[in-house]
Amino acid sequence: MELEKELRRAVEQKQFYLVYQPKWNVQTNSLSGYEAFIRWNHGRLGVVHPDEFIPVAEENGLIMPLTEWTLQAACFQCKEWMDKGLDHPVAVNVSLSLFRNDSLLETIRTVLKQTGLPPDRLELEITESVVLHDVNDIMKQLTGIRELGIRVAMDDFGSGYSALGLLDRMPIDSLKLDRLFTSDLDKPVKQTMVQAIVLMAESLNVEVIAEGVEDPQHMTLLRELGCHVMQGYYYGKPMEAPAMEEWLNHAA
Ligand code: G
Ligand code: G
Ligand code: MN
Ligand code: NA
Repeated sequence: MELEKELRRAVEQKQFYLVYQPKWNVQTNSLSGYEAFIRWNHGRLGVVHPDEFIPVAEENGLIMPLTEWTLQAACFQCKEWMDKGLDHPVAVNVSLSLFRNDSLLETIRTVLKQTGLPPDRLELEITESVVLHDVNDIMKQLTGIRELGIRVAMDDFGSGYSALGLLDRMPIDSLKLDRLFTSDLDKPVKQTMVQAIVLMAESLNVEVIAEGVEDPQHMTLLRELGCHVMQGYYYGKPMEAPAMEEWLNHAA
């Protein structure tokens, strides 16, 4: 209850900032983009992570204003870096609950207009858990978003609820292999599963991004298994904007 009240005030006072993590394409050996994660600078409690407050925001009608802030901040930053010659797409995490109506699409349109960011520099990451009864509404929203030229990624693929049976109908550009696969790759069966997912993705023309890549062994194995894009501590931890800008300057 307390957290809800404080979160409401934090939204009004914009007590948030973003950190960024690179995604590296090992096939072209170039940056494929970066993901933005929200942080809450609480003051008394210090920095609060989204795992702790996103669920609270979802339950209390705060997820839309919070997402609006995130989109605005991420697009603004991406455009600023673009103007400095550091031109790479930004990925923003968006809760699936926001895909049930048209307002997200309207928000995105407004944010792109306000920031001047081209739609193809924005990517949305959504978690795969799809409640079966709203599949059609969600697909309609996703289709509208992709028609604007925005890319869509299915996040945490292979964790929790599996939308495997819907994968061929999901209007997505990429899927992000859950960290559980990467951390367990010494098990042969996990390697076989990754191979199968890559094969499936190829036939759907969907890119596979491996998450949680922490060392060169992970990277080499995942590359051999057919993953082209890697994200994880091995390439870079989520960083605040100045550190990310420095990273981008060195990667360019
Ligand atoms: O690095 P990290 O602890 O930030 O991320 C934890 C979880 O919070 C991840 O599942 C991530 O997708 C989610 N997350 C991070 N930023 C946002 C955000 O801006 N919106 C939403 N809905 N989820 C986010
Ligand atoms: O949005 P998503 O659920 O994919 O969020 C990814 C989460 O994983 C974030 O909390 C991020 O900080 C974290 N993360 C990113 N790279 C690594 C990594 O290499 N190892 C571990 N353990 N966590 C990571
Ligand atoms: Mn994500
Ligand atoms: Na993920």
